[in-house]
Amino acid sequence: MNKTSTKAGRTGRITAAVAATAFSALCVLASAPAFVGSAQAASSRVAAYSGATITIDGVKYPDPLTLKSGTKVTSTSVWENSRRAEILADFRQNVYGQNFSGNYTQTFSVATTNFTNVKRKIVTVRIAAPYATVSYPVRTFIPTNQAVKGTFLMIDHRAAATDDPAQNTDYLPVARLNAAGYAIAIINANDVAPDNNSSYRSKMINAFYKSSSALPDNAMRAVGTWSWSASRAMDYLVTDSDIDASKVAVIGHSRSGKAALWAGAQDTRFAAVISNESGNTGAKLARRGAAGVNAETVAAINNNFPYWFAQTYKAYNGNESSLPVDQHELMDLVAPRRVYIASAQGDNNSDPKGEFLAYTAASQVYGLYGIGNNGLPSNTWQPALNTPYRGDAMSYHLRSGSHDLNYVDWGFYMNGDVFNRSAPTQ
Ligand code: GTR
Repeated sequence: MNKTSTKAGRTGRITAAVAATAFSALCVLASAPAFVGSAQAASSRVAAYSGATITIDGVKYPDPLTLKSGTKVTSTSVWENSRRAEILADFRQNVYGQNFSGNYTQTFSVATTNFTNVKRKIVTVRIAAPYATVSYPVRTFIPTNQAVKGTFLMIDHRAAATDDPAQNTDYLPVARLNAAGYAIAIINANDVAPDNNSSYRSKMINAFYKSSSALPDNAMRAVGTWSWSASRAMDYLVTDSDIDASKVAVIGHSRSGKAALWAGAQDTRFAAVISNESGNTGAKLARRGAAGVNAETVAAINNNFPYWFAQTYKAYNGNESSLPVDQHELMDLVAPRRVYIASAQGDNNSDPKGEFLAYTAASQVYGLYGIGNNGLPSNTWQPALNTPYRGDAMSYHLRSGSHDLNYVDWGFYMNGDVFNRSAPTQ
C-alpha cells in the first residue's frame, strides 16, 4: 500500500493561530538579556500566576474550570470551545513548545509479513518537509487468530523494539500482547528526535527549521517532536483496515510517558492515554517541587535535559508557582477520553504522590462530563499497592517497586478494559 497526502496538518493550522497570539509576548522576551540564565534571572521575566485557583493538598493551583476572563466553566461546550484551547495554548507556549507550522507531504509505505497468528506491518512514515525528508518506521504487530481488542501505540525512547514478532521483554511484551488479543504499534523516539542534547535537532526538527538557525524560544524540542510523530503514526493507523481507529491508546514510560500525555492531550483521536511513571512535566504536579523526596523539579529537568522542552519553560526554573498551568490540566485535556496514570511506589524521582494528586484533581473536568468517578475508594494518599482502580474514564495504579515499565503494569493495561469508558452524560 502506498498513500500520500499533502497538508499543513490539522495541528499545523491550529499552531499558526496560537503562534500569532503568542508573538507579542515573545517580543518582550526578545528585548530582555540572554534568556538562558540562572533560575533567578529567568523567573524575573514571567508574571506571577494571577488566575483563579483550586487547592490541592493545601497548595493553590490553576483552576481548569475558570476562563481567563474570570467566568466559571459550567458546561462541556464552554470547556471544549473556550477553556480547553486556553490551557492548550499555555502548555504550548510555556512548556512543550509550538508544533511545526511548515507544510509537509506525508507518505506511508507498508511491508506486510504473515506469521502464525500475527501479521507484522513495518510502516514507513515519510515526511517531506521544507528543509529535508525524514522517514521512520512504525513497527506494528496485529493478532490474526482472534478479534483485536484494541491497539497500543507506544513511544519508545529506549530503542527497544525490533522487527521480531516473538520479542517479549517486560518493557515490550509484543508476543504476550498479541496472544492476549491486542495489537501494538511502536515508534522509536530516537528515529525522529534523538534523545541527546547535541543531536536532537538532526532528524525531524531540522526538516522544519534551517539547521544553521537557532530555534525559536517557543518551538517544541525533543519531547514535543516525539508526541507529534506519534500523531503522524496515528495518521497511518486510521487508514489501516486491520486496526480499529476508535480503539488506539497512546502509551509511554517515563520521558515517553510525558510525550504520550502531551500527544493524547492534543490529538483527540487517541481513545486512551497511558502515562507510566511520567513524573515531572508528565503526570506530576510541578508546584510540588522536590516534594520532600528529592523529586525532579522543573529546574532539574531543564538543566539535565535542556533539549526536551521549549526554551520558554526555563523561565519557570525555581519558579513553578508562576506557571499558568499545572499538570492536572494536562490530564484534563484528555477528558472525556480515558486517561490512565500509573506510578511506582519507589519512584521518588517521579513523585508518585504528586502524580496521584494530579490524577485526583483531574476528576473535576471529567466530572463536568458526568464521568468524574476516578475509581479510587478515597482521594487520600496512599492507595493500595498493585491494585488497578478504574473509574468511568479514569484509571490508576500504584505498583510496588521502582521506576520501570514491566509486565505487572502491562497486565493491568491488558486486563483493564482501557479501550472502553462510560459515555459522557453531558
Ligand atoms: C530521568 C528523568 C525523568 C525520566 C527518566 C526516564 O533521568 O529525570 O524525568 O524521564 O529519566 O525517562 O526514565
